[in-house]
Amino acid sequence: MDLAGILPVVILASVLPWCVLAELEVGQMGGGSLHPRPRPKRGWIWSQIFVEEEDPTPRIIGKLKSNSDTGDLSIKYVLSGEGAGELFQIDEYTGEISVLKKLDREEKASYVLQAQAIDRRSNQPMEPESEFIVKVQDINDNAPVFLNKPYVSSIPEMSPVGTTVVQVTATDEDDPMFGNNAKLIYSIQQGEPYFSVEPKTGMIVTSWPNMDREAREGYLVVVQVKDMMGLSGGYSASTTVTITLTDVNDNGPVFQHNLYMFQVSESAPVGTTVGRVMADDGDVGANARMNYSLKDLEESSTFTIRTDPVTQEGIVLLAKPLDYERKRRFAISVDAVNDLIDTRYLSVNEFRDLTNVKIIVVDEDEAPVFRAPLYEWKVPENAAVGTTVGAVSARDVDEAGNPIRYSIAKSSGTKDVFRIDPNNGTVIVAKPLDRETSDWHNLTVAAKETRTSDLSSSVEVAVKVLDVNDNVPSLAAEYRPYICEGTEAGEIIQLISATDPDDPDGGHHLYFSMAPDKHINPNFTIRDNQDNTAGILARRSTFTRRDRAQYLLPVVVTDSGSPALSSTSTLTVRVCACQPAGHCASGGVEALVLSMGFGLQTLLGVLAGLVLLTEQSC
Ligand SMILES: *[C@@H]1O[C@H](CO)[C@@H](O)[C@H](O)[C@H]1NC(C)=O
Ligand SMILES: *[C@@H]1O[C@H](CO)[C@@H](O)[C@H](O)[C@H]1NC(C)=O
Ligand SMILES: *[C@@H]1O[C@H](CO)[C@@H](O)[C@H](O)[C@H]1NC(C)=O
Ligand SMILES: CC(=O)N[C@H]1CO[C@H](CO)[C@@H](O)[C@@H]1O
Repeated sequence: MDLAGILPVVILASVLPWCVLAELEVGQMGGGSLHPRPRPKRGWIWSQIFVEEEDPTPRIIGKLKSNSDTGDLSIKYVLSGEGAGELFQIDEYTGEISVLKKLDREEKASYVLQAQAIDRRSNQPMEPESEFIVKVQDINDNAPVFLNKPYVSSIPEMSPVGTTVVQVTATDEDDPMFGNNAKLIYSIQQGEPYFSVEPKTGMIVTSWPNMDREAREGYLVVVQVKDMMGLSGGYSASTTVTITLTDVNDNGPVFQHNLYMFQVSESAPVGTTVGRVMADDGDVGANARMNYSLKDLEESSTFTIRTDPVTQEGIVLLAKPLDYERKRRFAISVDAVNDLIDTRYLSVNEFRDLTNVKIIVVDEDEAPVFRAPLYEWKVPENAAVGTTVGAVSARDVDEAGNPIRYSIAKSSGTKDVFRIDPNNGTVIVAKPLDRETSDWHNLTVAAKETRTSDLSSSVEVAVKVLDVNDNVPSLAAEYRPYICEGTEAGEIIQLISATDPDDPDGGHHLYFSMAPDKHINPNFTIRDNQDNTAGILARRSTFTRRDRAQYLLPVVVTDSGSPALSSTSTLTVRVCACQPAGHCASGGVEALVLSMGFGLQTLLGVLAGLVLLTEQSC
């Protein structure tokens, strides 16, 4: 606006429009711009010319006059510069300047033009060329426009009054420096009383306390903006602001039912889902996450509960096997607690709820159950066929109470040694027993339901065959005793032991003795050691081969059974030189053990032959 550099130009205001413009200039823009100021200086009188935009044309907007112009039309006015000839023209005789077309300030706010006064006769400039400015004056021809629309925002529910939501902004193309054309005022058209807008800044804030997402989640706010300070006659625009309330944890769980009834089969495996409970929570996401637990301590070990991570339901699971015959119904209570607790909104207790669950156990047809997990019986080995050994018993535990049929499904060792009564489970001896062949008979007995079901189960039966004294004891080996020449009386010449296949309680007690005779044997004696062994001792010290080569010694072995059994074995004791010391070179080749069954004749014959064979070697 500094016009100091503009050369002096005389602008004589055209009669009316000029004056009007000048006055407008002064009245509206204050001292910031110039109005026509005729200069007392020789040359141009100049100024700015104000033209209201959008004014219908053509129209005279001002007049140039040179000081030298005497009115004789000798001066020709010429216009050049921005828009000269096209938008602006000058009357070459009068100096009147006209605007030819509507101007738009928002397109171009000012034009710089040059004027010249030329002497028509000499065709010389009367004055130096000068510049002047045509300023296009703003009218309110633009409506405000919202930027960045549409607006979407969210705030937490329960936000306090005055919480900032979002700022809306509009712009106006009109001249912000001129009048109120671009002075914008915001107001709420829709959305009260929940939201309000700050008139000057367009800041939207909450104006309603405790807005509850669970009651209403979304709001559509319409904001209007008006120019001209909101006065009538201005332009306006509006925009929508979509406001969503976000969730806070202001709701606790509430079970859908006070009582849940579930059924579960008694044969359901551990881990079976028994049922689902659900506590609603008005909130969403993490604020609705639930943690369920079983409250009833008495039964808590039969069931467990866990949370379905997707639905937030509580899944009641079976944790222990059930038995309809033992317990048919369970009453438990389930507790639901919000995972997250926010005491700004609710007390701790309001974040939990309780419900009751009744679980009915459903009966299943089950296999018969034996009264004992296994049976162990004893039977003497001499028990007669038909003797009762024992009885098994099983029952149908179901309500049906079906009768049971028994059978022997499997037996170790000899088959068909026992027979079972199919109706009462009594086991009897079916074949003679022999403990020495088979001391255990292990059976698998099956019990099968009849009538409405054919379920079966089985039990192990171990039958121990008890010993009776049915075996004769005998010497443990074929002893070949010898006595060295020179053996002292009282010396042991042979240690013997005996065996018995029987297995009496407390073990064997076998006794050794000389065969009963009228005369005491003067040559040998037996000393029983009381431990199932005995020693044979020499009774004299004068044994020589020359005197006699061998002696027969009957030995009686008796067991401790009742009645006792015994056997007699005859040992042949050779007389030996035992050179070198104590050793009988011929081993025991010629020695014999003879049982009582041998005839004496045979015995002597054999012995005679052996004596001959071994004579030299001894
Ligand atoms: C759920 O509750 C139980 C018992 O109250 C607790 O031990 C467990 O840590 C809780 N789990 C979560 C994820 O909060
Ligand atoms: C079992 O049944 C058999 C044959 O019917 C009978 O001889 C026996 O005495 C019964 N035993 C018992 C213990 O009832
Ligand atoms: C039978 O059962 C008894 C006792 O359980 C056991 O000691 C024995 O070894 C078993 N015998 C056989 C042949 O299975
Ligand atoms: C019973 C027995 O064998 N007695 C004998 C003991 O020794 C003498 C002498 O050698 C024999 O004559 C007996 O017959």
